[in-house]
Amino acid sequence: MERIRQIKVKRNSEKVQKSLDSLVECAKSNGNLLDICIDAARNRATLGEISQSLEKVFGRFSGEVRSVSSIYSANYTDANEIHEIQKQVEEFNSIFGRRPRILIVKLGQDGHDRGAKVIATGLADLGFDVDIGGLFQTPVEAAKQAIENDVHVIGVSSQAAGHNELIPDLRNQLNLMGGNSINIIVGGIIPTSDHQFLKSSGAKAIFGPGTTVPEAANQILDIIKKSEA
Ligand code: B12
Repeated sequence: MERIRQIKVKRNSEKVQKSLDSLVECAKSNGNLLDICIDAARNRATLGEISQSLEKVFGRFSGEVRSVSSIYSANYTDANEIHEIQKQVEEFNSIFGRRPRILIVKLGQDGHDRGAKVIATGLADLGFDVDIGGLFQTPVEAAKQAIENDVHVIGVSSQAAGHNELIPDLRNQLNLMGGNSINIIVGGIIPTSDHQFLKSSGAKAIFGPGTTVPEAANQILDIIKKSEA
């Protein structure tokens, strides 16, 4: 049997700090960071410490999901279907005093953002108020944004198989932050064998590949109306 040796690494904190400081200086002066990063790693600085030092100068990248407007409604072949839902959205607005509002999010390490963009763009064209979260959000960040923006629904677009961890966590975070009334729906690549679990973890509806925007809009409106009643 192969034996695993535990290597105990001794760090000299002074040396670590010195190499992190020179990393910051190099970043400020636009120098060659590679050498200094290797040096820092040889002094046993962690990857987290190295990236935090660089963050001091460069900031942290935050991915954005951008959408366009009017493309969807202008090209959808069944104009009646579109107008019918736009009418329902207007009715909703006059009854509840505001439009149905949804936050579309991408959670975890999932960078597939096309489904999210299609749905966000389409729902906005139908009259929904649509907010879009940044890429790679944590459930805590998404829950916070949903509460701050006072949305009726969070729509999680999930294509990278993180849903069974992320959806229960999101429900939990929303409840902890007082967002119990915010509905969660999920779209994307979700195996049918996970549907039951997701529904019992707080997902009100699941939309797979091929979902049309009017179909999703109708169901989302129903979900909001039920929870507002
Ligand atoms: C394009 C693509 C990519 C592109 C993504 C580009 C981008 N910016 O989005 C690139 C090349 C970067 C990529 C990378 C990877 N991919 Co990829 N990718 C795809 C692919 C081929 C198409 C996805 C797509 O754009 N579909 C078009 C959109 C419009 O459809 P959709 O997302 O399904 O959305 C619709 C519905 O699901 C629904 N919907 C979606 N979200 C929401 C949200 C709400 C609120 C609602 C109501 C509805 C809804 O409505 C939409 C419209 O109908 C799929 C395979 C597939 N056929 O789906 C694999 C796929 C998703 N990828 C996969 C994998 C494994 C990866 C990688 C991990 C590969 C790797 N080893 O590196 C990486 C992960 C990168 C990352 N960080 O996430 C797997 C995921 C497997 C799984 N979930 O178990 C898939 C399923 C391929 C496969 N069969 O194995 N990928």
